[in-house]
Amino acid sequence: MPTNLPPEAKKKWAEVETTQNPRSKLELMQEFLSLVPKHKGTTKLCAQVKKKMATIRKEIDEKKQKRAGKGGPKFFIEKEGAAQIGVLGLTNVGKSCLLSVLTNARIEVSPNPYTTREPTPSMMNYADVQFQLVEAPALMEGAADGRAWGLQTLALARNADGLILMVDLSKDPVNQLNLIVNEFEKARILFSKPKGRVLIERKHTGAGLRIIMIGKLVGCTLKNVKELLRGYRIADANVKITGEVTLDDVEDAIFENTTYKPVVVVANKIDVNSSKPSLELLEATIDKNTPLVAISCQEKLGLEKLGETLFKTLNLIRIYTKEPGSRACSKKPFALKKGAALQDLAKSIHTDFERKFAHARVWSERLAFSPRKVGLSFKLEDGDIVEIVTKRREQ
Ligand SMILES: Nc1nc2c(ncn2[C@@H]2O[C@H](COP(=O)(O)OP(=O)(O)OP(=O)(O)O)[C@@H](O)[C@H]2O)c(=O)[nH]1
Ligand SMILES: [Mg+2]
Repeated sequence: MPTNLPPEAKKKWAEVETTQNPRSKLELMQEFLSLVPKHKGTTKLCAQVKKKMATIRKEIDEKKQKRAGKGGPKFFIEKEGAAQIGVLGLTNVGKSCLLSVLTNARIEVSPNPYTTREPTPSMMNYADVQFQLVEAPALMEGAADGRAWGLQTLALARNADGLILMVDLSKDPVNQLNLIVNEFEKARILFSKPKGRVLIERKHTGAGLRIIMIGKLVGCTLKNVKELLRGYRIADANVKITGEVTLDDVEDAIFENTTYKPVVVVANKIDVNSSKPSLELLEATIDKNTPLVAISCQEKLGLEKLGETLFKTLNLIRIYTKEPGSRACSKKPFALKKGAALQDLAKSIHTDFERKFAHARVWSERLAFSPRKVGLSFKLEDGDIVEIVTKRREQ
């Protein structure tokens, strides 16, 4: 539904965007809200802005607490390994138990509620790669509205590369999952890809507005999109449109920061008596594209499926590298996204590698002959062995 904002509201939002100081930003957001006409089309927008305001307030509070020496738990966890996976769920579903059986985390498993109070990272091995599992403090209803450490937990989820949503089969798992999904939706973290996406990347280079159209516009023209962006004083940005996108979607993208995360639902405690009907109900309810792994952490059942499912869901490939002249290849592969080219591998080895690149040789069973001499645009696949020859070596 269109918001039909008056020009003064759009102008105010442009001011919000260019203001860095959190307190001034809050004030401007408040002024913006007072300029927004209240009708059905603006309900969602107002809620999004209020959410942003709540997050800014929390950040201000946290900084204040830190200055006073009362800092809370550290929610930003440095990434390690092939991917960072947030392990989220309600209390007592078995998140700590999962970490304790899959990693060497020293973590308290307890029937008491809200045992884990701060994000706890630990590495899990799977087929030559390592996933960094991060148990987040339990989610609860109202997390997205700032209850307990809810906003920080959701920010952790936003920063992760993928998520494990864990439910307890001894309680109503469908209800648990609905609660979690609801909180995530409120925080604009979604799990299934929509028909289209709009990505607005603001620049400050004076290069103007660049619209990159990979998809198509529905019910509007490119001129409409440009007018809308201009109305919000967005004149210096790259706007990437993929899939099917409406003018509402573009406006949505101006206000919020929707992100899509690969997710695996983990149903724990299949060892308990009542788990079978609960699991069947969950299977019947869940979107068929969402992977579901049923396990028992306590009895160590079904755990072997988890690594494989994460690997597939995250769309990863493993690339093994080899020094020129050496016969053995690395035991620790680089984990890249499916569809990656040699260029991406070179970049992840070293920023300089791409510049110095002369050619590469690839060994793989899928090739008619190995090794094959290839260039930077060569598309890699899982299990490829690559030897990169740099210009300096050739001289
Ligand atoms: N029957 C059964 N109990 C389990 C299983 N996994 C964990 N539990 C029990 O569930 C309770 C909670 O486990 P935790 O791993 O501490 O749960 P949590 O999700 O980390 O909880 P919080 O840290 O409070 O968010 C403990 O009493 C565990 O022993 C399982 O597979 N089967
Ligand atoms: Mg725990």
